Amino acid sequence: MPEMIYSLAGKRVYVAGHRGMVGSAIVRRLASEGCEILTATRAEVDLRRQEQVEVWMSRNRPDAVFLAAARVGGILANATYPADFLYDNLILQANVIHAAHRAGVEKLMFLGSSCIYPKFADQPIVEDSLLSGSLEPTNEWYAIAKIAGLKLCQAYRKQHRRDFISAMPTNLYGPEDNFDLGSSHVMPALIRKAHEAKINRQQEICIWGTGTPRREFLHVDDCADACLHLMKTYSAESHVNVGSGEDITILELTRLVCDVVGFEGEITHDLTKPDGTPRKLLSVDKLRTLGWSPKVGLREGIADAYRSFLDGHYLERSNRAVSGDLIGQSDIGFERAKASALHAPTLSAAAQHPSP
Ligand code: GFB
Repeated sequence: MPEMIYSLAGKRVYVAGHRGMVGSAIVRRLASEGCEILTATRAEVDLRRQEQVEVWMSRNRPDAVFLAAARVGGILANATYPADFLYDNLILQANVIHAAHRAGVEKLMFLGSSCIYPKFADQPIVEDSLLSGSLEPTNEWYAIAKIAGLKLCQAYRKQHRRDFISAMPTNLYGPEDNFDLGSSHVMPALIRKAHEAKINRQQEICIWGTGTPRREFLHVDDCADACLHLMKTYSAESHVNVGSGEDITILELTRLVCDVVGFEGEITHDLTKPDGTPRKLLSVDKLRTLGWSPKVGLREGIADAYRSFLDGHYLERSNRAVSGDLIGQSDIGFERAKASALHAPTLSAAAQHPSP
């Protein structure tokens, strides 16, 4: 086992983005660490406003910070709203990292994304592939913001000896995901499409693109566990990949989701939608060497995500919300939409009252 170099017990730990999928999983995981968890709503602090962030940080004085706030979305949202994905992410992460430095935060973890790597990076993608080639055009705006975030952490470590580290998770899924078909990632989209097709007795579901791209998936509870592990055992300049080490084609994933949900119809393709990068499987050698490996299998994880969807543990974000002044995966703007007629008006009536 790696040496514990930073204990969270008794510490004041701020989770930025605590209402998002990743932030809420980190809050759940922190519950057993014996620490005091700090969160802030957008009404208390808008992370895009530097003064608000600095005032909040100096008043609340966290010892440790998990920076899980971000504007996030699937391939279409990334390609449609480049300014929002670049500006919002750049500004909020710069504000939090700089304010953490000024407030003397002992340890900070920045959460990035596997899209930071070149589109045609050798597979599995090692951490050293960063900045060795051109990015995937559909998400280069988000990727450039995330690269800037990890570089900021490295810069504060070099110049100010701050213990700021970065984790780069692969494609995540699980409770509190975004199931809006216009802005979501593929996993929640497939769960919702398969569920609605089953309930409405449709003959087919339509997926975007060719179905040939390969993606790696990690349940968000595994991601949160890996983040805490790194927080406690890792302190170095280089970022660390967080993944499952296994990938699957989108078509294979669709079949698996349909099987878990219980939809038996055909799968068709909308070829007007982009495929994105052909493959992005992370090398998880470094994380394994650091003593961590995932616990949730893909089928089991999909079943859990489907259960949480049926229970109403998800966020409903319209394209309009993504293009507006709101930021996802965070406390800055999205209310949780419960699966009720009152709160989830864009879900079909059938989806609101699923059959057993
Ligand atoms: O998850 P996703 O939106 O984003 O799409 P990326 C993954 C693949 O699934 C693409 C296909 O090839 C999509 O064309 N796909 C099939 C679908 N059907 C659907 C569908 O109904 N909805 C969606 N969304 N996709 C994102 C980046 O890339 O990955 C982000 O844009 C971030 O910035 C995230 O890095 C982790 O995996 O292509």
